[in-house]
Amino acid sequence: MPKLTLISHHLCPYVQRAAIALAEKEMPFERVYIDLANKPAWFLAISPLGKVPLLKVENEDGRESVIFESAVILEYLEEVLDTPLHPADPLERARHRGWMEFGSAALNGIARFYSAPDQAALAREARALSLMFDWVEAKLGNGPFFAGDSFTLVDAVFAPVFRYFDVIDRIGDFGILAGKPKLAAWRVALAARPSVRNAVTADYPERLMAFFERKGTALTERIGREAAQRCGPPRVTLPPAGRDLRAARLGQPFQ
Ligand SMILES: N[C@@H](CCC(=O)N[C@@H](CS)C(=O)NCC(=O)O)C(=O)O
Repeated sequence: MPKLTLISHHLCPYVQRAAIALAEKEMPFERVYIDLANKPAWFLAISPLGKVPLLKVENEDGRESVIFESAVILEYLEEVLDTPLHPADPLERARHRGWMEFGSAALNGIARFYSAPDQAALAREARALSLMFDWVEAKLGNGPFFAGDSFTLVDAVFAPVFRYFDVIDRIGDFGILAGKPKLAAWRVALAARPSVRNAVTADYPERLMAFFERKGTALTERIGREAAQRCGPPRVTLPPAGRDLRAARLGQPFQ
């Protein structure tokens, strides 16, 4: 068996899907965390796109390869490990790949949501996400997982999507997942899965909240507002509205 190392970032949802798949396949691996705001030279030298995850594969004969792009990592693990997380039927497999892609589109939608520069844009992005999740709700069966009893790669992709909402829900009610009972049950089932729980460190919620607080976006403003309503002045230092908000960092990487 090759030695596997997953080059990671504490908040990256694409890393999480690889970690979940490895755990589901009971494949031991090491994790190395990097700071995306200060990428080490060794990482830049092996990451063609400068992104995590990377999967470093060290063969017994000493040969070393690096795989980049989470979807490719997942497909590689499917091919080399005898513990399939894809359906056997080609048509079903194609359908699952489509929903995995949809999960990536949902992650982009979440990044647009937390990067929205003003409250109107935040509401617009929340609505767009809600409409996306309506599609998922319509495709879900009786659960507990996407394809019923067996955990698949679609579950590995959506678990980190839902994990964002554990923190977003603390900030306010944006109505994104509301009125979607099948999706709500799926979210609960995924959150209880050991592979999903162990895909992040225990301080993930605090790290994500701190990331939202630093961004200086409309969501940051909401954190301050909710905190003020609960217990006095905001602990978040907000930039003045307008010019500075528009100049706020948008999207990834996590800094
Ligand atoms: N399509 C890529 C996306 C990975 C990605 O966006 N990773 C982010 C962190 S979640 C990253 O490394 N960003 C660093 C950067 O863009 O500089 C995949 O599926 O692996």
